[in-house]
Amino acid sequence: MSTPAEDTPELRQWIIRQTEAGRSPNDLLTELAARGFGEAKAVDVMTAALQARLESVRARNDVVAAESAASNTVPQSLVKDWPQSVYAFDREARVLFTINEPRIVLFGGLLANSECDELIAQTRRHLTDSNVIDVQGGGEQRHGDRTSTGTAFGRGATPLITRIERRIAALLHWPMENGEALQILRYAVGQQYKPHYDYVDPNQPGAEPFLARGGQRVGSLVMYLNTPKAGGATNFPDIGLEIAAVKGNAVFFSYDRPHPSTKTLHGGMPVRAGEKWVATKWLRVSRTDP
Ligand code: PD2
Ligand code: ZN
Repeated sequence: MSTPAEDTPELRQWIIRQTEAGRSPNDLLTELAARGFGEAKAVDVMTAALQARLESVRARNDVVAAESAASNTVPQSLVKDWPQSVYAFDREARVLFTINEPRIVLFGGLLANSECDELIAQTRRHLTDSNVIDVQGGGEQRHGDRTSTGTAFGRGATPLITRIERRIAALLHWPMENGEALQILRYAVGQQYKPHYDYVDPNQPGAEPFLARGGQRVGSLVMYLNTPKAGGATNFPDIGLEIAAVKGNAVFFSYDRPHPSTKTLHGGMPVRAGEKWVATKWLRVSRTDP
């Protein structure tokens, strides 16, 4: 090129088209150099073009997630025709298995190893005994069925949590605002969460204050932050399913009514060796407290 190298909208479009067509960054940098760009300028132009493209893809994904959320009655993974993977906001997760009744999907690699490690590191110093919802009196209480320790992070508590929450919203086509605080749990050897339903029985006297803040729970995502040495599977006794806890994987299940007929009875089986860490996101019908 004889004219001076210039960063123009047309050039950025060209960089995006070439990248989407599969050309490598090195190849494009070589071509930009041939067009008269110095090395640093070429890297700047490429970075700016690709960053802008990424932002617009993310914004579009958010719109698609919000639009489909508006037409769903429960969160759902739009896993149709058995794809090997799904794209959620900023990450591709593998689809390891799906079950229709109850609706269960196991995702592989939903969280990166570094994200799991960071969540554990952020939590380790803040562990307190886990509670269950007190269906008699409202509020929460200790219960022998749930012997883990843990903590909760409100929505948007850290940049990492915001990123994971946006990923979950895109994955399950459900608004971020309908998600409860992220619960991080640690189970030591022998600790467990005996089989239970995640929804609240609306006929119990203490259900009302819970339901007043966002309505019923309609879906759960349990993300495994480490791989226990032994034990700690998530089980669904009604259907004889046991899912091994594997770092980065996540099990999703939904329930369209607060009733055992959903077959979503599930538990965290006792850890036999090592420890087990999970992050749980419960999803409500409506917007709930951050
Ligand atoms: O830790 C688990 O595997 C587990 C099992 C059942 C977590 C939950 N339920 C939960 O947090 O609701
Ligand atoms: Zn549960």
